[in-house]
Amino acid sequence: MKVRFFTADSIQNAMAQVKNVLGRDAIILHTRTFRKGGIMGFFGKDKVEVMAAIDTPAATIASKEIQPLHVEENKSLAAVQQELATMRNLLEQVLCRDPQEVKTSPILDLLINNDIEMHIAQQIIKKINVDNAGDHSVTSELKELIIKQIEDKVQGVEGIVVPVVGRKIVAFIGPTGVGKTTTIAKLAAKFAIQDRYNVALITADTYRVSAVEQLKTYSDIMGIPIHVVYTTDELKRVLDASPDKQLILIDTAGRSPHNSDQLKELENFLQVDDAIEKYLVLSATTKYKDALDIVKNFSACAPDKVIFTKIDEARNIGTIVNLLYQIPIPLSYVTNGQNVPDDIELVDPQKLAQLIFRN
Ligand SMILES: Nc1nc2c(ncn2[C@@H]2O[C@H](COP(=O)(O)OP(=O)(O)OP(=O)(O)O)[C@@H](O)[C@H]2O)c(=O)[nH]1
Ligand SMILES: [Mg+2]
Repeated sequence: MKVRFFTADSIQNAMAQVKNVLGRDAIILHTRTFRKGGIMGFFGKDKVEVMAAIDTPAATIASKEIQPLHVEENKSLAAVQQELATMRNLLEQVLCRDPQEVKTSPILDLLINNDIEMHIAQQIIKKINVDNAGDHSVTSELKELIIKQIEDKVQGVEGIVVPVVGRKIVAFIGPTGVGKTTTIAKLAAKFAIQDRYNVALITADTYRVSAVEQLKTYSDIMGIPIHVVYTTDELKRVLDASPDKQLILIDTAGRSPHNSDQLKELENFLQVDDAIEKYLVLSATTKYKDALDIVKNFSACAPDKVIFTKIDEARNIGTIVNLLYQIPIPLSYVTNGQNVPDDIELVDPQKLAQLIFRN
């Protein structure tokens, strides 16, 4: 049996390809739709993938396991369907039984120990053209090759760029406690004190009294004005009343990625002005699957860039690497400590990738 995958924009086009390549007798084993390209699921295109097969004389796959399907006249439709499902399962098992998948090696172990997902670790190893089934020791050359792979995944790094004319408005969104307010304080110090821009702060985190006080303390020390806004209208009013500011940083309350009402409210709030650039703040200490949920659910607010905090606390950068391989997220800053203003820097792709081997 010859099995092939076909990808097209529509099921009709995929079927036409199946017919062209495998002929009219091809069997469709599986179809799925997925989104290709774009960022965080946005701007991508829907694609259809069809897995089809055709019997060939040289068929060897699982010839012992898959019994030929005899459709007896008195067999019920359910029985035939059951038999077909069994056959498909077997076939899928055999196809997925990549001989490399079960073998291990020091390089693979190292990546897995750094919380890189198995399929991503295999992808990295495959790309550097090393047979991971071999007994390769992890030489410095190999490490360099892996670092280069990860480095290449970090693309389009850009921090806040204050325009020469006009102003930049940036809102920081993300789950609770990841370091949004602290990061704003660090950036406010950099832009207001170091680079001498005319900066203002807005906090929409009126959920807790202490949240306002936290940012107010920093603004007092730095001599930067701060506005507290409770509603979308108030936000609009403050923005309208601040035409002279070159940079406006907006703090928002931490939101649970699983609370769709909160996310909707945040989305509406930020829609008040199209010019608001949105930075999603994520902690490097967050488990990969949780981080993936956060990215997916916060994508409703259409974030432009991502900041990773707490690099200093994280055991490794597995979550970051996994995310970079899963979704092409544009990175901006990383923070590596609680100190305001020092513990923040623009992402340096090579430096970040090198952290893969820090433990
Ligand atoms: N180790 C470490 N701690 C950090 C970093 N950034 C922030 N923190 C700490 O994380 C804690 C939470 O920081 P906040 O800035 O209040 O976090 P937040 O996202 O604004 O929290 P909410 O407003 O409650 O959602 C504080 O104790 C910060 O000092 C970092 O890069 N490394
Ligand atoms: Mg906060």
